[in-house]
Amino acid sequence: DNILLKSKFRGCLLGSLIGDCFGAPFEGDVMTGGGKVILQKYFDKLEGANFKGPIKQYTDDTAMTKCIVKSLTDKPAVDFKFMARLFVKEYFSDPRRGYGKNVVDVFSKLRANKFEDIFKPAEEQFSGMGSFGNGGAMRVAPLALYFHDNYQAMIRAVSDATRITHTHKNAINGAILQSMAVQQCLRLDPSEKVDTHKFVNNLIDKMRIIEVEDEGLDTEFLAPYKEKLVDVQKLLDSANDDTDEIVRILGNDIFALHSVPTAIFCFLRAQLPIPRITTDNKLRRSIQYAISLGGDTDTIASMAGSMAGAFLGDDYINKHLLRHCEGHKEMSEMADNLFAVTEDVDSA
Ligand code: F2R
Ligand code: MG
Ligand code: MG
Ligand code: MG
Repeated sequence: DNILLKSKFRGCLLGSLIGDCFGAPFEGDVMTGGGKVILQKYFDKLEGANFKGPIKQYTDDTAMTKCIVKSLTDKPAVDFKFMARLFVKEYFSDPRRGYGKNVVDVFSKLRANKFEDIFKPAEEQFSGMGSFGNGGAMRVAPLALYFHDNYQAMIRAVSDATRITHTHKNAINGAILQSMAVQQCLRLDPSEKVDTHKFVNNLIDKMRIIEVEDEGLDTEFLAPYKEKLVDVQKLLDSANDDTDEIVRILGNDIFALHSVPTAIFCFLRAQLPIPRITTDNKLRRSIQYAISLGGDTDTIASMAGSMAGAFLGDDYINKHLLRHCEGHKEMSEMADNLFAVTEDVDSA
């Protein structure tokens, strides 16, 4: 119903914000056992009713996610040139958010070319190869919300929203996979257990179409996301909790291929208790677990948080934790605005 869906919109965007804000201080870390103890204390402290600490700043992940929300609420017909302008305006007004090293060249070129061809600067990245970073995937949650009942339109919009900065197939397909996972979470009942096997199998079936059938391939050999999802399934089945092994198999870096499947794994693994993570809250567990893997912690925790929030809704978010995040009130309002325009489009 509508009340639940509205709460899922908020949960998704706030889960994404929390993952980014709490993950950012650990970005690039290699997590040891001691690091995990510190992480547990960090979350316990932040959940305390009386704890006062400096606000946790969000990074490029949230800055760009907010641009996509604003693009959809201001121009619900979906205008990618407008979206590109918002990315560029945001970057130049607030450049110190930890953007990727190369994506900033795209922003400069877009501005210099006056947005004449919004996909060309990204195509020129890395000698024409395009970026395979996770900067597309990290920002697409609002598109999964907006197109919650139109799968094909979501795929097209996610692809175009990604191609403004990232044109490598792995960046685009990673963003598509992230949006599929969020969309599947919206359809889950928060009062029921997640069938993790079915969740992954649905993603495998969808990625086979994207990576193999749509590409006209007669082999499944070149389907890297499908392969990673098979690894996710195996890791979930094996109940292997060895961080080094998980990172070796799935990855935890800024490449889309080494972070989107990892985020999906974190969300699904967090449906059951995890050693050395003491909490009953599955949203916190998803985010804390993602950070505990180290590497690109803000982005992987943000993507996992958006899934957990889209599954559970905002009632499950610890309000003490949330108030430490920069811009949480604005993000909550933006989620409501996005929900309102989505309803208008649905009923039109
Ligand atoms: N930039 C970061 N984190 C860097 C670590 C900062 C840390 N605090 C520190 O101490 O060093 N975080 C943010 O960037 C990621 C998203 O990046 P995005 O938007 O995809 O950027 P970009 O520049 O396009 O790609 C990132 C890097 O990936 C490598 N790469 C991408 N495509 C490549 C290709 N075709 N060939 C070779 N290398 C490629 C490059 O090193 C890029 O610079 C998120 O984590 C966000 O939080
Ligand atoms: Mg970041
Ligand atoms: Mg970036
Ligand atoms: Mg990051």
